[in-house]
Amino acid sequence: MTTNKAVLNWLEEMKALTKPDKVVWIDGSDAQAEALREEACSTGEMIKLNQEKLPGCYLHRTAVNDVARVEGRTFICTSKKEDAGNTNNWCDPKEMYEKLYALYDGSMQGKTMYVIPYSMGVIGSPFSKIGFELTDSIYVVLNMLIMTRVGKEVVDALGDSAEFVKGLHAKKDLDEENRYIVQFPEDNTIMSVNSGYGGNVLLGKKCFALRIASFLAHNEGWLAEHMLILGIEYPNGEIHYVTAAFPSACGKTNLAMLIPPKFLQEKGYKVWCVGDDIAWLRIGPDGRLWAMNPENGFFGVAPGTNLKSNPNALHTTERDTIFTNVVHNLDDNTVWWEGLNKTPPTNALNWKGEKWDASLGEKGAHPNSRFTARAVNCPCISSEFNSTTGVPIDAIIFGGRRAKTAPLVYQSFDWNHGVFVGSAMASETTAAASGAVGVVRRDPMAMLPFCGYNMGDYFAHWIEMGKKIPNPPKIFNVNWFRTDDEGHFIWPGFGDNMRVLLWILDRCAGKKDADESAIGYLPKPEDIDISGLEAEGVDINVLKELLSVDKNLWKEDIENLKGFYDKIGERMPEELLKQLAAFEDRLK
Ligand code: GTP
Ligand code: SPV
Ligand code: MN
Repeated sequence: MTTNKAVLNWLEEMKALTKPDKVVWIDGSDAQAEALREEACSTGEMIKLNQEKLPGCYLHRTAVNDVARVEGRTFICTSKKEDAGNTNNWCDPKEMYEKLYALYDGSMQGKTMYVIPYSMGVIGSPFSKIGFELTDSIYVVLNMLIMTRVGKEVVDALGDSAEFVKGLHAKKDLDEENRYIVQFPEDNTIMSVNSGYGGNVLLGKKCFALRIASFLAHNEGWLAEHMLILGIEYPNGEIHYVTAAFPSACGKTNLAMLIPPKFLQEKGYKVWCVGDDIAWLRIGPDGRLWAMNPENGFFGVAPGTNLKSNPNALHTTERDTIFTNVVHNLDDNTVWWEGLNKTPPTNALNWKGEKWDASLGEKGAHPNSRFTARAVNCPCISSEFNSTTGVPIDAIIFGGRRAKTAPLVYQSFDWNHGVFVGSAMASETTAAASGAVGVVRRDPMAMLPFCGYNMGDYFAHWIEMGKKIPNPPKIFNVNWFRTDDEGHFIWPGFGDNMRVLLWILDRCAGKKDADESAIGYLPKPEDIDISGLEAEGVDINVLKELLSVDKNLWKEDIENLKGFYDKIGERMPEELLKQLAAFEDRLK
């Protein structure tokens, strides 16, 4: 498919290492994809679902020990340890290559190696970047065909250039003790072994578009972020775009596809999805910050997705979708997950493939079960989705899952304070990564597991970017997850988050005053439209409670933040230490 020497030489080397029986280039054609789907079904790797109800849809189950990203086994291998920093696992590249080469040796014997040429971003756009993933998994190929732009055109766009990211993935024997997800940012190289789960193996996603790309962005003067991108259309047809960074399983896909409350729909408000997980941001010729989504599909959390919470996501998954680790309804050969509806199937298999029904009292779908769906199938996909330059951004929104402390929404005083707010993010852990769930941890800019270099340098890069953007977006923080004493969410969330987005855009347009507080600008309660929310238990007093700032809780939070800043160490930018000191003063 190519005469590119750099590609061919590397491929030969990887073939000699893994020793596959056969090498197959993925050309992006429907015929090839269809043949691979049939092959995967014949071996049991995938199950073809009811083609009348779910055309083009399949079910896959991962191994039970392989259901989420493994942060403890994810490494950033730079030549100097300080360049990876104290928030990343690090290993000397030479040592890691040796260890990995031993694991990959002969790992594809008796198997086929698939060569996937893919583009992150529209093929051929100056802002896009090209990668190759070599894998022994058809599931990975079929997911990459949905999540990225794949095929011959990518190879043609690369031409003779050696500027591409090399990715090698082998499922090998799924041994947890020898599972490694390794980035070598200085070599544009990713190596993943002994896993078959999404974020560990779809190398275009977190490994490339965040870890490698953030490293490149630092060197090249742009940003690669764990952010959704959405457009809000006003009744007069104007569209304003925002990005939002929330940690894994904290609501990006849901916000990106939200449907406004009825009274706003009736006035003519609409929301358009540009991306649900990753944004690459560059300074445009107009001096604003522009965001593009490098992905081509959604790898979304299934549980909780339903006709009320996220109808757009649900409709997106009605065709051409791969479901992973959900319930298999044997009555009509469809799928189910917790929160889809109140009628779980009675004749069904759980995510492990065991006979299951709800009376057993355990979950049928894995909490991190996912759908892989094509962006073009999303009813609210933005007309700018395939734009080569992306969209101009009015606001950057940070947010996390905090039962207490963080109010519904507040605005930072300025860019640097906004960077401080992002750096001070904390959120309860979720099922998207292996380990305990519900523990509050620091997760700056939702990038803790995804920053491909020293976190101190990353913060400094954000500060530097602020100086370079003539017209920077305003920076906000939101929290949809405040709970009452019984642990129930106070704010209804989902579509009603639109009410908060409108306040944010009003602030950007200078249309609303705000109350200055220790943490930033808070909305005047009457400026958030809560009409119609009485039935959800939200009146003006509840809203005031949602916007309240408990200084004691923030003081505790600061103590924890200081520990985190200390961990980052000497590359912590002076500016953020100043911000921290100023914040402490304001809390006195
Ligand atoms: P990743 O794909 O892991 O990056 O996750 P994400 O950030 O896209 O999260 P997603 O939108 O898939 O939501 C994860 C979980 O949070 C789901 O169970 C949702 O139902 C729940 N969720 C999303 N938005 C809200 C909200 O506004 N309020 C509440 N209470 N829950 C929400
Ligand atoms: C996340 O965990 O943030 C995801 C899913 O978006 S994964 O692709 O597994 O990283
Ligand atoms: Mn994510």
